[in-house]
Amino acid sequence: MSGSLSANGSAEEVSETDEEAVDAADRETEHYTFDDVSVVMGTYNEEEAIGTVLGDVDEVTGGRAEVVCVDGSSDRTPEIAREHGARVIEQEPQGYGVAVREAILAPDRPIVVTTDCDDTYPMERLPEFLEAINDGADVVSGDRLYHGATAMPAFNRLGNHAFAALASLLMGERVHDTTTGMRAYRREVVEDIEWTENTGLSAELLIRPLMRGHDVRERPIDYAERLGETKLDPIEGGAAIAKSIVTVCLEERLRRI
Ligand SMILES: Nc1nc2c(ncn2[C@@H]2O[C@H](COP(=O)(O)OP(=O)(O)O)[C@@H](O)[C@H]2O)c(=O)[nH]1
Ligand SMILES: [Mg+2]
Repeated sequence: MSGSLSANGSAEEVSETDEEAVDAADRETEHYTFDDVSVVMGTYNEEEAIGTVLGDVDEVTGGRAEVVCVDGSSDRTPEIAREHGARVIEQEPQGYGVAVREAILAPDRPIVVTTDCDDTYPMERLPEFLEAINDGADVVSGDRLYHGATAMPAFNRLGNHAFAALASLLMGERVHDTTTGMRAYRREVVEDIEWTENTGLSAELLIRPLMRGHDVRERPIDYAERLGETKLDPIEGGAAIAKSIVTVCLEERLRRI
């Protein structure tokens, strides 16, 4: 516990304020590299994209980031993942959030980065995401809508604007993209919170940390055309996400009372 670093030498005697000061000092001196990063993803029949995605991660991180795939595929996705040195956790396909929750909790490195395995997210931005964490952020979230997200189907784009507006209204804080797949998290954040949503997990992963006072920063990112077929039904998925946003925002408000 960092409180034990206090000059008075006894963890028991350290006040809350001292502990906070020591935590802040620790943060100023820590500097994570890609050796501290796990890049994680759910993979479900992504054989068209996975080689490109894992190749990009390898290139950008100099092969230093660990890669974890939670896989429910019936195609060659897991073989390709293993060929690229990824750790593959096999799981029956049960939806996006079930896979991604497993993926964020599996590794033990201090920084976890999520992405989709569809070549839509710019892996070349990983250094910047890590830099923001080193600057003190707890969560760094890629905002696809800032640059227009023209590669996204129009219905999904409209839905994503609506989700961001709904979440902003319910939280009382402006967010721009609640369902992005590309984020970096400090491990404590993903471990300290209980995650309950499936299709809406991405929104939950933004909303709960933000409403608990964590330092959450959005960064505009480009969003590319998908390789392979989407795994989410826009109407059914959209309804589930809207429900998750309302549920999670209300739960977080009730927690504060
Ligand atoms: N293991 C696993 N991965 C999934 C499942 N559903 C979606 N995924 C993965 O989660 C990521 C997001 O899904 P995607 O189809 O890209 O959703 P979209 O971005 O909304 O079109 C992709 O990498 C999928 O392969 C699932 O049931 N199991
Ligand atoms: Mg995707």
